[in-house]
Amino acid sequence: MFVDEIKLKVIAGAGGNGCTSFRREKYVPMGGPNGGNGGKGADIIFTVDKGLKTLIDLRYMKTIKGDHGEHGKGSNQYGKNAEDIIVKVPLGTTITDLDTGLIIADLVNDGDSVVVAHGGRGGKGNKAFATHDNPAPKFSENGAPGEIKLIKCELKMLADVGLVGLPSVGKSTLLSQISASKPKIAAYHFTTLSPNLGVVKLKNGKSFVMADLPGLIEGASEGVGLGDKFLRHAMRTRILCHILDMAGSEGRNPIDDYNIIRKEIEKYDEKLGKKYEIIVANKMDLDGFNDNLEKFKKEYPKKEVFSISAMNNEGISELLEFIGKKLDEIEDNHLYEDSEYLTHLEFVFKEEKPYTITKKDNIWVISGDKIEELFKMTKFNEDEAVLRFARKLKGMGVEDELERLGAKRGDEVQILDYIFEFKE
Ligand SMILES: Nc1nc2c(ncn2[C@@H]2O[C@H](COP(=O)(O)OP(=O)(O)OP(=O)(O)O)[C@@H](O)[C@H]2O)c(=O)[nH]1
Ligand SMILES: [Mg+2]
Repeated sequence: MFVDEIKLKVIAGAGGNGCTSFRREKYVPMGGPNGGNGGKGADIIFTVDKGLKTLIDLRYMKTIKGDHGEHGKGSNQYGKNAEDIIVKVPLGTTITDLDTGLIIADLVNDGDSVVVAHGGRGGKGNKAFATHDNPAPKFSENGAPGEIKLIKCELKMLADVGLVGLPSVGKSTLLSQISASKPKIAAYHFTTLSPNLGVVKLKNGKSFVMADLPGLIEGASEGVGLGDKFLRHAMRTRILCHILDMAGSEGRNPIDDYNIIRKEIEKYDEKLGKKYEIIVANKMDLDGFNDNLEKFKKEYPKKEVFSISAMNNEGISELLEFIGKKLDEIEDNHLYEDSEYLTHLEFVFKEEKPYTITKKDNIWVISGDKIEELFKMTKFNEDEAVLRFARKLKGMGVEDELERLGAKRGDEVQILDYIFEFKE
């Protein structure tokens, strides 16, 4: 089965907790701190596997979760890092962050890989907190939480040329004549149910990839027939080959057919509508072809039209030669703009405050990734850890900001599910 879109939740592993521990030695009542750091949590990494053709392996995975890092131990023993999780996806997979709608990565080269969710760092053990002023700290940190993301994976195949048209116009027949691909060919509509790729070798030694897409019909953009969803596989192409049954062998009018498909393409995506288009007038072996062709050329005098019989392998070499020439002229297009990537957002918000304060039911609620992470990494059963937390909040300007907003001594302040009193 062909699957080209899935949604997933990815949860990277949390870091292991740091350890609070002291050396025990004979005659030394309280030795120095020796609690080790926790290990890093598992990253969730997506990587290209050229052997994969669809996203089917991910279909039933609702969530992908990484292990947490090992906790640190006494005697300066560090926790081990968790093993990263590698998720294999086909070439041409776009990964989008569903919260922002921005692209995390577009994996278009063999070997491309991306960390979609970062594992949390290990918490520091008390040994790591020893300073001149506090040589024997009685606290350590919890591991940082792993990133959690809701993502969409979308396969948009890599092809140079896309074959589009109504059902039964001969798209699969053409691909089977010019490549080693053997798509199913039959006289009924919607013979092709998912895209086929074929490598076409040219006489000059160059080659290109052609995608044979399932047939479109009027209303495809509203889901009629197989719908227009397979057009996503034409998004990376540089040339559209629009195939017409120019003989009108099913009693249709090729000019109407052309307009129907153009409308669906333009509705699907503006960029797709602007791609260079070649008209392939097929079925020249049948009656009525020449009359229709003449009418079509009159209606569209500027269109590049090639007459072929895909079935009888006629006219095809001229078409291929022309495609080869055009591909040399038309530059590789980037499917996405820089501003569509998540990195763009990080850049825009870099200078933002690491927290926000809102008042809800008379409680001051402090939220924000940075402050919540600090909260989760604090061991509230250790007094020194709590003091350090308070100091850090102060350092981040939380106290000043609360005061500025009108918080009074004794007001309740909440971070995640923890409520405490505000003291200046
Ligand atoms: N006479 C004639 N018949 C052709 C020609 N090319 C294709 N056909 C026939 O048209 C029918 C449909 O061909 P396909 O290649 O399956 O058409 P398609 O466009 O891939 O159709 P879908 O996969 O349903 O969208 C088959 O019976 C082919 O034999 C041609 O050049 N001349
Ligand atoms: Mg077909």
